[in-house]
Amino acid sequence: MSLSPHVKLYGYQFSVYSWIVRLVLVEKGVAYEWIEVDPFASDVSPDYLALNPFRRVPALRLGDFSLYETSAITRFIGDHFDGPLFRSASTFEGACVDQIISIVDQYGYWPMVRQVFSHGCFMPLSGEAADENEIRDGLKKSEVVLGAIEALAGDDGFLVGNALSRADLHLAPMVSYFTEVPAGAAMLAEHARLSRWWDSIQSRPHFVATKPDLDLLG
Ligand SMILES: N[C@@H](CCC(=O)N[C@@H](CS)C(=O)NCC(=O)O)C(=O)O
Repeated sequence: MSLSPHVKLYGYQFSVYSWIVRLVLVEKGVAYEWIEVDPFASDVSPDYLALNPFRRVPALRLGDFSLYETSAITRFIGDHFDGPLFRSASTFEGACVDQIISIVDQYGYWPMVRQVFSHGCFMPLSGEAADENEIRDGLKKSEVVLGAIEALAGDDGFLVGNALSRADLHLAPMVSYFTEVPAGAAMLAEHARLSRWWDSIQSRPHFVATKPDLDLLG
C-alpha cells in the first residue's frame, strides 16, 4: 500500500501569513503537520532557507513539491485538494479575489500588522519598546486600505460574492491583529460593511480554533 504524501506547513505561531494558510487548510478539510519556524530568530536553519530563501514564513511541502508565498500556497490548496471550496476561476469573482489579496499584501500588511499591531500590542506584550510614531503612521496608511476594501466588499458578509473565498481568509487574520489595538478597532467600526463582515468571520469555528494565543507572549 502506498501512502500519499502529507502536507507539512512551516510557520510561526504568531504569524498572520501562517494563520492564513492554516485557515485555508482547515476550512478545506486538509490535514497537515505544523512545523514551527521563527523567521525573526538569528538561527533560522539552512534547511528552512532552502525552502524559502527570503526567510519569511509560511512555506508548504507536499512530498517533493514545496511552495512559498501565501497567495500561491492558498491557490494551490484550493485547486489541488478535493472539494469546491477555494477553486480558482477566471471569472469576475476570481479577479476580485486576487485584487483584494494583492491590496492586503501590498498596502495592508505593513501598516496594519507591522506598525499598528506590532507597536500597539505585540511589542508591549513582549516587553519590547514600542514607537508611537509607527502606530500613528500605520493608522493613517491603514485608513486608505480599509476604505478601499470597504468600497469593494459585498453586502452578504463576504468580501467577494456570496460565499467564503481566499480573500476573506487573507484579510481576516490581519484585521484580528489590527483590532487588538483600540485605535484599530475604532477605525474598523467606522466601516459598516467591513464591520458586519468582521462580526461574521471572527465567529467562524475554524477562525476561533486557529487563532494564535497572544497570552503566550511576555
Ligand atoms: N510575501 C510573503 C510574506 C510573508 C511574511 O512577511 N511573513 C512574515 C510573518 S507574518 C515573516 O516571515 N516575517 C519575517 C521578517 O519580516 O523578517 C507571503 O506572502 O508569504
